[in-house]
Amino acid sequence: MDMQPIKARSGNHNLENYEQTYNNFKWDETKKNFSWSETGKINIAYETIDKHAEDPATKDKAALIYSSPDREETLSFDQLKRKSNQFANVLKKHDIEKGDRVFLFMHRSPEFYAAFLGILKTGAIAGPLFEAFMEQAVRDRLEDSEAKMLITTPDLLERVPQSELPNLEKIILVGDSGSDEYISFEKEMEEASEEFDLEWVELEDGMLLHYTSGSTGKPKGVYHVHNAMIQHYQTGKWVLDLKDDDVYWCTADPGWVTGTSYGIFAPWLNGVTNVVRGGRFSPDDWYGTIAEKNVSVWYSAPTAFRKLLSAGEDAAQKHDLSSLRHILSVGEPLNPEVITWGLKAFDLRIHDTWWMTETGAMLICNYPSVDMRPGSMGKPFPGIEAAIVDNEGNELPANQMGNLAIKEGWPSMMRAVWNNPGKYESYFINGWYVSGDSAYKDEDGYFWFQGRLDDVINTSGERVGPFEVESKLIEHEAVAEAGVIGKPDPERGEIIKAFITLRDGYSESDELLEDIRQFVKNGLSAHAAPREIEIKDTIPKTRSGKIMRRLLKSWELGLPTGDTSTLEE
Ligand code: 6R9
Repeated sequence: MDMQPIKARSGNHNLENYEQTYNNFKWDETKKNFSWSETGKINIAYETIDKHAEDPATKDKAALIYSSPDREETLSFDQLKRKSNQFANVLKKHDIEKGDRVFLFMHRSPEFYAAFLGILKTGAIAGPLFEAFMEQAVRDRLEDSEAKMLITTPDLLERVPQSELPNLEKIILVGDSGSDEYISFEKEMEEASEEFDLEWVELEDGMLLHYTSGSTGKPKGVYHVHNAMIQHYQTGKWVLDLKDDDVYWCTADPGWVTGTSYGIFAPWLNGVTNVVRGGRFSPDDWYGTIAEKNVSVWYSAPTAFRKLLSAGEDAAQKHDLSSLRHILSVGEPLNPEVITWGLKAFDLRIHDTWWMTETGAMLICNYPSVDMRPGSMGKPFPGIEAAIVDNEGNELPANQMGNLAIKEGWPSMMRAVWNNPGKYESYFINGWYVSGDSAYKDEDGYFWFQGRLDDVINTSGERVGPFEVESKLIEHEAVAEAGVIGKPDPERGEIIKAFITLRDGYSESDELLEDIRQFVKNGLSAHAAPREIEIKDTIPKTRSGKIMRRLLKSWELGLPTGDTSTLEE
């Protein structure tokens, strides 16, 4: 679908002149907004919450508006400061020290945000996990990070294999009276002081671990440091276009990097009111949230927009959506037809943004003041040098497809892959961070996403590593071998399709296939469970034994199979 560019609306945008700013901007200018540029002492939680709590003008401003089908709660910056202080005191009482890994495995709630910020205040490293994770996914992450403490809820506790996690010293339960075995969040909070001497850290000290999937191996721990705040703040200002009186809503769960960088840091570093909606997605619920909370800036994902689109215009017309002034998207390619729908449904452009868990913050974006080419991810953020490079790291000319790469050295870049320096090094070629995405750049500097270069699957905006799913599949008693691919799907972007061979004594039946599906769902998570499973006589492998997912995909899509010279006899 080819569409005409969509003109920028004139208005009062935080970033008025993209080109001029891009040509002159230095990250050092952003640093001046933070007190640590003079004292040298920093903590991202201080800049996020305490700073606004100490300012009489913003002390009582709503920081968090939490709403879910069964709970409504608003916390001011001052209240959130006190609650996170209390939780930091609880952690200190239980021997948490700077650098320790403290994980959160719970649904979104005010307690989650207080606990998350409390962890950062002690200088410990926070590890948020999706509530949808099942036992193995939880174990892999707590094991790899050697987490010392976990904060969870009674209903999720059964998915935490405590006996297999020797480093996990303590568990704090939210919503439970506690016992000898577990610490009660509520009891400890009641006793804890609202004053806390914050741990001042270095810019390069760690604050966050997000696990994400690659094409091989277990999920890797992407390690971020306090310095990332520089970019969270500035992209919040220029891309989210946040202003003092905005009500901002990021729909992402904090188990995903979007839910921390843009569900916690960017809005609060900018002192803006942040809406968190708990519970499940439904069009009525989402439109209702915008209308009831007067959301003005909304950051979501193509998979959600596509669901709203298919719910039809009636669903939208029931609600007053006139508070909206700016909409953004991330996670997958934003289809031009979704942009067309957005223009009709909201009379607003939906602005695509591109970045990754590893990059920590937005890198290539559409800006309110810049003309948009539907289908393009936009242009690099000021301070970011993006290019298309070949496999040796040489820049390619305009309109040529290649590796989407970023010149090393931006503030929010991951600083390590936990326990895996080799993996970290493997991202870089010739001074470029190579993303694993393929793209091209047109002659006017707009970037166009083409696809993943590895086998990573993007289903409803979530990265799923085929290896993880394959490993789980072959744990099933009936499965001998498995190969997993992403299959294009109009609503979800891709769905997971598994090809399997059966062990002797098993034969194909609908019950068996459903049982295998449930097995992955219960072992890993719902989003990792294959929607389609096909039984084969053999799974194609290279002579070195690697599953040829590329070949499976070609078969599935009816495409030419290309070079099969390495195929096993
Ligand atoms: C923030 C986030 C990263 C991968 C990335 C790419 C895909 C993200 C996109 C996009 C097309 C966009 N992706 N944004 N593809 N257009 N605007 O999504 O992080 O979960 O690590 O995923 O997602 O393939 O490499 P993460």
